Amino acid sequence: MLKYIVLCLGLMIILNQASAQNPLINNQYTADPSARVFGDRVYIYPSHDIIATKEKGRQGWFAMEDYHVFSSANLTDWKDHGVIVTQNNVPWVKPNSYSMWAPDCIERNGKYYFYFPTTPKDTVANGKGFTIGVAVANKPEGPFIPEPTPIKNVRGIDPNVFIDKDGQAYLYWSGGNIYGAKLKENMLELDSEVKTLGDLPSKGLKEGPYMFERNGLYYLTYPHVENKIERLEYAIGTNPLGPFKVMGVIMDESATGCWTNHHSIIEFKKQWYLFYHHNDYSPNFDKARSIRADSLTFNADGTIKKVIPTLRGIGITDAKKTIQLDRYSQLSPKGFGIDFLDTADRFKGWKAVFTENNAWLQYNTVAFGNKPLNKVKLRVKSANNTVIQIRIGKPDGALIAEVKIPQNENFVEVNSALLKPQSGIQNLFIVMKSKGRVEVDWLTFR
Ligand code: FUB
Repeated sequence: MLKYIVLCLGLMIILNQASAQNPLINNQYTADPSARVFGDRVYIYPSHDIIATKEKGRQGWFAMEDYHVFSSANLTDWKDHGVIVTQNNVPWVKPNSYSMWAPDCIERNGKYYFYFPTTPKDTVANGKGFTIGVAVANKPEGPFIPEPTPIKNVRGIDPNVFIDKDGQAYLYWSGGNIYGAKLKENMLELDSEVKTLGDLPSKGLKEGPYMFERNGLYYLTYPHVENKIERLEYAIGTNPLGPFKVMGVIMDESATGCWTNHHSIIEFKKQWYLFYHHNDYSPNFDKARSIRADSLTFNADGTIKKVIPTLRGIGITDAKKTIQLDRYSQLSPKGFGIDFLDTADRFKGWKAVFTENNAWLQYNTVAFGNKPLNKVKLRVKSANNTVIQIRIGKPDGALIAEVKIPQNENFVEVNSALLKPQSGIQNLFIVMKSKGRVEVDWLTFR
């Protein structure tokens, strides 16, 4: 029996999927997303924030004891492959230091090298804080075997690895400044002096470097505290170790004050994406963060267009899954709000709240598929008898459903036939067509 329970728990971890917009992972905190394209999937190697307690970590500060890896083939359904490295299975890590900070991973010759910064056992003796280690696997999801010692001559956090077109690998990291050095072919040792990348803003913390190359230009991207909290900036050079010219801002500071941001940038199926984090599930404590992604585009001269964070995020939403309207694309100027479903358990997610006649919510790229769907189901709660319309393309576009919502003080599921069966990919408009207040948890089509 015990064997059976252990097996079931194992399967639950391995098969656990998150079907999400932003944030991408909905059942645990995740931060510092290093996204990589391996084969036909995107893998994300994030930090794993937990809430420190008296027994675990330092209360009121970052606490991280392990790393998970997540992957997706469609940028919508993320599979949690489970824990790949944990603090107390790495020989050189100070036990129970809860400081498994922002990692990165890269593939070379069929092996996957996972780089992670944390507190070494000798930290008290030499007082130098973090160092960076490597764990190696034959597959992107592991199993990863940690190297017995950290990388020599590296002190700092936020490792990032880049392999240039000529095969030369580079390690970048931070610790006040941003540093870079060549890596040996074995990916485990430095192969040059450490260079301080000194052409970046001299004032304000810089950390979390992420390097990529596009059309012969090397983009060094990094969070920087220009004002009070971090924003994402970039510099461009023609050599992986610089010199670099500071170009501007990729993403502004968090509007709600999340102090850190940490990112990565990838191209997948001819579209570029920015992965970053925000404290969505923990609005009052910004050391418990959640990873997000939005599309990133370049101007013709290679400069980056500023990315405006969205809740809708990336990826196509399957019409047959529960569509979380609170992750909307756009809203009418008034008559709308978003609340947590349950403030005692924020991982239950949010609800969309309509409070005015004609208030509308736009939700883009919903895939109905080839076989027309002709029913809709909503999980809703309403203080009065109310009406919700579903339209296509614009707030007064083709009407596909008019759903009568009965007054009920609890959430109920309400079914309605579609006036026009739907197929293909559609942008939905959900429009309130009565006075009163309607709370929508989700809707789905059949
Ligand atoms: O997650 C801990 C630290 O916060 C990271 O190492 C930094 O980049 C910042 O995101």
